[in-house]
Amino acid sequence: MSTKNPRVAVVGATGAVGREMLSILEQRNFPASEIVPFASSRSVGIKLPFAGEELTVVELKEDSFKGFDLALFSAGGGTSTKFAPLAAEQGCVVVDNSSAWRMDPKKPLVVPEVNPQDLDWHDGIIANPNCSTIQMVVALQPIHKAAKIKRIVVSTYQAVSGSGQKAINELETQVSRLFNGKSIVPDVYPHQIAFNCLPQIDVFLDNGYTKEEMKMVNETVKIMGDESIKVTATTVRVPVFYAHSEAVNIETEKKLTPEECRNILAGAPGITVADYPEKSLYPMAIEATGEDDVFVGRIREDFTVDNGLNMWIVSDNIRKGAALNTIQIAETLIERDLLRVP
Ligand code: NAP
Ligand code: 3JN
Repeated sequence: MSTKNPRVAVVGATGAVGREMLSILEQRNFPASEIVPFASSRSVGIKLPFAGEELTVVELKEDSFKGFDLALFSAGGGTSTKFAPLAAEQGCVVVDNSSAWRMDPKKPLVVPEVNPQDLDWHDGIIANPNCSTIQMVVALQPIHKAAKIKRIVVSTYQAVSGSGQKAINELETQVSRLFNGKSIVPDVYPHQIAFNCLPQIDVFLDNGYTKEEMKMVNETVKIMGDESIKVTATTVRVPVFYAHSEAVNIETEKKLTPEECRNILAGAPGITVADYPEKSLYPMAIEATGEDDVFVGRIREDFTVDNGLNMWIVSDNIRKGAALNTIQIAETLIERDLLRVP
C-alpha cells in the first residue's frame, strides 16, 4: 500500500543540505503526516526550526525507520551504505543524496525534469545525482531531444557549500583573517580557498581525473539514458558561498542555432533563460542563490566545429543540486503512486 501523507525521516538534518531540506519541505507544503530530523549522537536534542515550531533531533539508529514511509538522506556515503538498506527493509522508501548508490544498475538515478520514468523500477532506494550533474542535465536534456548531443565538454566553478557547513565557515574565516593581516591554516581544502581557485574537487583517480569529474562523466550518461554521449569534465572550487556555475560546450548531430537553442530551453521545465549580452545580463551565482531554477545564458555558436554551442549554466547547488531535487523526487513518487517498497 502506498501513502499520500508519509511519515518522513530527514537523515543528516543538521547539515547544510539537511537544513535546506527542512526549509523546502516547509516552503512547498510537503504533505507529510510527520517529519522527524535524524543526525549523529553529537546532535541529539538540537532544535531545528520548522513551520513556526521546533523539531528535536533524534540519533540515527539501526531500527530508526520503523513506522516511516519515506527517508531523505544527506549524511554522507558511509551512513547511506549502512542505513539505506535497513530503512528499505523496514518498509521505508529512501531518496539518497550521497554517491553510495548512484552507479548501482539496480538503483534509479533521477532528475524529475529529465528521467522521472526511471522511478517506475525503484527497489526502495533512489539515488539523487551530484549537484554539478543535476544542473547540467536539466539544461542539456531538452537540447539532446531536439538535436542529439554527441559530446559534452564542461568546466565547473563550484561553491564551497558543496563541501558542507565546515567549508562555508572556512571561507568566511579565511576572508576575515586575511583582511585583518592574520595567517590562515587550510583545513577542509588542501590549499587556501579565499581569493583562490582550486582545480581539485575530491580525490584524484588513476586516470588523472578527480572523483567529482568522473561523477559528472558517469552520472550524465546514466540519467540521459544514452551511452553514446561522450563527456569530459574539469571541476574547480571557487571562493563563492552558494551556486555552482558551469561553462559547457556541446556538439550535436543536428545543427541548432543559438536562437533555436534559446527557444527550446525557454519552453523546458525548471529552466530560466537569461541571455541579454547587450545589457550585460547573464546567469550569476549571487542571483541564482535561493532560487529553484537552472539558469542558462551566454548561448552562442562554437564556430570551431560543425554543430557546436557554448553556454553558461548556473544553479543553487544546495537547492536544485541537492535538497530540492531530492524533494521533487519524493513529490513525483507520491504523484505516481510509487511511494512503497516493492
Ligand atoms: P554537512 O553540512 O557536513 O552535514 C552532514 C550531516 O550528516 C550532519 O547532519 C551530520 O550530523 C550527519 N551525519 C554525519 N555522520 C552521521 C552518522 N553517522 N549518523 C547520522 N548522521 C550523520 O554536509 P552536507 O553538505 O549537508 O552534505 C551531507 C551529504 O549530502 C554529503 O556527504 C553528500 O553525500 C551529500 N551531498 C550531496 C550533494 C549533491 O551533489 N547532491 C551535495 C552536497 C552534499 P551531525 O551534525 O550530528 O554530525
Ligand atoms: O563538492 C561539491 O560541490 C559537491 C559535493 C558533493 C559530495 C560531497 C561529499 C560526499 C558528495 C556527492 O554528493 O557526490 C559526496 C558523496 O560522494 O556522497
